[in-house]
Amino acid sequence: MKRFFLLLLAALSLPALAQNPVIRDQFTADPTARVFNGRVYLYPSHDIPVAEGARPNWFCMADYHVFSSDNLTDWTDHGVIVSQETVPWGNPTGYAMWAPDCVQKDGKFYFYFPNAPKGGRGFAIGVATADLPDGPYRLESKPIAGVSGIDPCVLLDDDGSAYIYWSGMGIRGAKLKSNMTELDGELQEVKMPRREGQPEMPPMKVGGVEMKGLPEGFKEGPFAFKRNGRYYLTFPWVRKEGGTETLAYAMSHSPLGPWDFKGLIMAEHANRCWTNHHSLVEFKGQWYLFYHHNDFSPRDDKRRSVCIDKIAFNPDGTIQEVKPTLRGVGVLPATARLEVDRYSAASEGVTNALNDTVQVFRGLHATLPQRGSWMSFGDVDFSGLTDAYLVACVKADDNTAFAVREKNAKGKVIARFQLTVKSEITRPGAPAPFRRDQSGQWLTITMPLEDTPKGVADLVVTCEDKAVSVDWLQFRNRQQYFTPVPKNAVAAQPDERGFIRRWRLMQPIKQDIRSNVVFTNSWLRQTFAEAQTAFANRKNKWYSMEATAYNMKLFHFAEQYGSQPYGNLFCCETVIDAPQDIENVRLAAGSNGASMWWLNGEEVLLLEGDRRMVVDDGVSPRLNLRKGQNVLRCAVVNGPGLSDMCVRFIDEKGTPVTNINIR
Ligand code: FUB
Repeated sequence: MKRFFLLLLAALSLPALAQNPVIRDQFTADPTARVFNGRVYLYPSHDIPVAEGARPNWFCMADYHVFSSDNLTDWTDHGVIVSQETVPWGNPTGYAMWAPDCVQKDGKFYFYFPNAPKGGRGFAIGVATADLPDGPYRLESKPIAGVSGIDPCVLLDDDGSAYIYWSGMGIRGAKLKSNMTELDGELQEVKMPRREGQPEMPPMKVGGVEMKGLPEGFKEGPFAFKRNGRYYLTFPWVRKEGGTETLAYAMSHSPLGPWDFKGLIMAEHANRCWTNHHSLVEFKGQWYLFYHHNDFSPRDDKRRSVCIDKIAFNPDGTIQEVKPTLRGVGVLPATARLEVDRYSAASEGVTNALNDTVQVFRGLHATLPQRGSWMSFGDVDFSGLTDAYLVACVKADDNTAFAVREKNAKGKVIARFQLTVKSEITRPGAPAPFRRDQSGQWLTITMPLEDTPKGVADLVVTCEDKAVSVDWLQFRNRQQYFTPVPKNAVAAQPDERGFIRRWRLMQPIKQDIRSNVVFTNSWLRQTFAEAQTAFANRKNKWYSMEATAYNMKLFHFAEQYGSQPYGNLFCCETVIDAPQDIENVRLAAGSNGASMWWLNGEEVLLLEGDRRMVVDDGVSPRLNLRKGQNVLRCAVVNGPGLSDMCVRFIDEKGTPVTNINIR
């Protein structure tokens, strides 16, 4: 039991992601999904740990929650809509609130649920009604007469008729009266078989008919729907002796059969979780299969969790079999942590395993065992990427390489990695930053993108050399330090503190600076003379940029537009347009590292040595800004550190000059 609660606690702390299972703060099973007013409403049953007095090692279900979502990714829990204590005819400690359904008819919502009747045997099916899909629900005083069983499902036909299906003495179906709470038709008296050691039961009134044409073997959980004029009856089915439940289906031209059995929708769960239970729903043009599995409780298959995968129909109306995925459905932004180990599909031999076999909720990782192995992760939205790079959490025992591609295993490369496990990780030709986790096994690596997919795309991770394990990927947008200034942009003004943010920046000029001890005055003068030549001959490329902060972060400019961020000479130029002569102002600047400043061709300030950027670190002698255009230039040089600069003009009182235009 302790382990069980640990599992539950850990489940509660899982982030809500568009991956299976979809409800991550409680156990949910038997999902019926319905679309009402453009939202998907999910009516599952609610597994809880076995309560005191309840049947041991069995299902334990005391109430129903309803959830809703408009994207199948973010789910709202609307709370409890019906609970066992409040059902007038129910056993308040029956813990038998099994698979429910809900339909909307003439503006009213009808919630159907199985429950243990007071003082009786077996299950009855009750109805609760509401004006909204999430309630509040009003309970009918009695269960539906003639229905003895579990797992109700209601089909609304195009002519307004409603049919109810349930599981009890096989799968049965019956027409409902227009009040939606009674069977339409005679009930038959059925003699109940006497159970050993139990008193004889009075005969029971049973309605409906058994659905014909279904295969032999245990069946329950009917879910019926209509598509393109054909009726579908889908149901969990144990196809072989000693087996567990598959999901299967049959088709018919009439709501109550006879049925033409077609085959499987989903095979048995690989881990022998005994039950499965499902519904199919069309939402925004795509059909989805809702089903359950015991992911959060792998050692107890009576505590289950709802999953969703896409489902498709063949042109003849038959259903394509679904392989359960951990990826699930829903579009994820590329900037989310993409747990690609929960892949949509993978090549043979790809496995996933727990990151930590003791602390099981530390998640999974997937291993691509050899060159050519791949795994795909569907529906990633790249539209939010601006200037992005990729971060990957990977592990390899040997040098290897892998790529992240678009669409399929041969698709366009988004980023490619070459891992040298022992000491470094490299992209061909360039060192890349990386971090090892505490265990030393997992590496978080950061790599530039070779290509960025457009819109929503599938990612595919491919192994390009020896085995590699991957935990997650995440695309991160670089902080925007600059915005490019369009050609015909109107003039800018200094910011409210007088800082000049608009500059033309020359492509950084590489310097061989191993350490800033070289910054002697004579070295700086020689270097700044080189800058003046570069200003004059204008051979290098220029970028017109507006800083997003008061200072120009030249390091990041070099990172983005240069060959590398360190050891650069930066040449910056701007034009100050003064509305009239402005006399006796001073240029106040700061830079990291050394800088030289020129106004209209005259040197006005030198910030020498190896220094950090401080606002107003150096101030020029008195200057005059002449009416009209004034050219302000600066050159900044730095070695292995960050580089930036800030500048403004201040008047005699030290007040920033803001009545100028910057072009
Ligand atoms: O959840 C309890 C029962 O298990 C359901 O009613 C059945 O369909 C099976 O999933």
